[in-house]
Amino acid sequence: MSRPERDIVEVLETLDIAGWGGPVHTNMESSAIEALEDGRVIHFPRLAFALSTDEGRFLVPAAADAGAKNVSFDAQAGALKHAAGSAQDLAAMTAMMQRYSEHAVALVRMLLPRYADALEIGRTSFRPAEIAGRALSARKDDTRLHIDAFPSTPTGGKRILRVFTNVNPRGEGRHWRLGAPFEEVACAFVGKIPRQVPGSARVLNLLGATKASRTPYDHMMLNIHDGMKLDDAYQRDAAQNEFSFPPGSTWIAYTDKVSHAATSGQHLFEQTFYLPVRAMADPSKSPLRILERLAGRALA
Ligand SMILES: O=C(O)CCC(=O)C(=O)O
Ligand SMILES: [Fe+2]
Repeated sequence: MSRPERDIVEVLETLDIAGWGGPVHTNMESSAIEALEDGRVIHFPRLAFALSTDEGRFLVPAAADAGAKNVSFDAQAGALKHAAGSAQDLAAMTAMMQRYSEHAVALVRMLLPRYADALEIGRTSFRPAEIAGRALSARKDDTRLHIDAFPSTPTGGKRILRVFTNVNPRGEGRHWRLGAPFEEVACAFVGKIPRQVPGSARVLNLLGATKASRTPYDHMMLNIHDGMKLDDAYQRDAAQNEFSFPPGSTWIAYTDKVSHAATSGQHLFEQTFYLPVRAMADPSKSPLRILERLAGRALA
């Protein structure tokens, strides 16, 4: 039996913006917000991140520590992590990531001004390793369909908004699968979630395993994330679609709501943002409110 296909327009929208700072048309914001909050990905086919000739040398897996695979940058602190190279290399990589972060911030502020005041800037990542064929535990394997939930970074309900740009120099796309709407995913997995052990959130936080206390919401999201990834039948049979994001293009999504899997590709930049639910145009579309409706109780 072939698995059901979703129509790509149900999960992906295209916006033709050519520059990180705009211009945008007046009606772009409301349609972008609606698409994102509904759980669609917005693709900007012409929005590229240009690297200088010198920066081109970082497009090798060895630019990141062997164990880490991704270089991570904290724009607030100016701190670069998991990068490999000389002091001069690290300074050049810092500047490159700073520039990507600034571009992503400009894009989000320009396209989504109603979020601007509440938006928190998270980590920037540079991913110079090929993602196909990596040996990872199922839980860490992003080639399996999942929604984003981070074990050490509980959000307490805040949305995870991410900007991605493919910078592959050899014409290779970033191949993603896009899955079922969040409501369907939640219904399929919520019944299987074990109860959060009383006191466990406090202990994890005291031990420094989490950056904030894991709320009942975070517990549910992590279990949905793991439940999806560990379920081979779900991975095989769930309604899904494939899309290859070409090099020289950018896309943005609420990855805590969009079921996604990245199956192949190399050389990507990514910027994470967090947005409080109250800053959404329609908070009822957040995973927090959806899960609260299903659970019949407050979760954060
Ligand atoms: O590296 C990618 O293309 C996306 C991986 C992923 O699942 C994520 O960043 O949330
Ligand atoms: Fe993800």
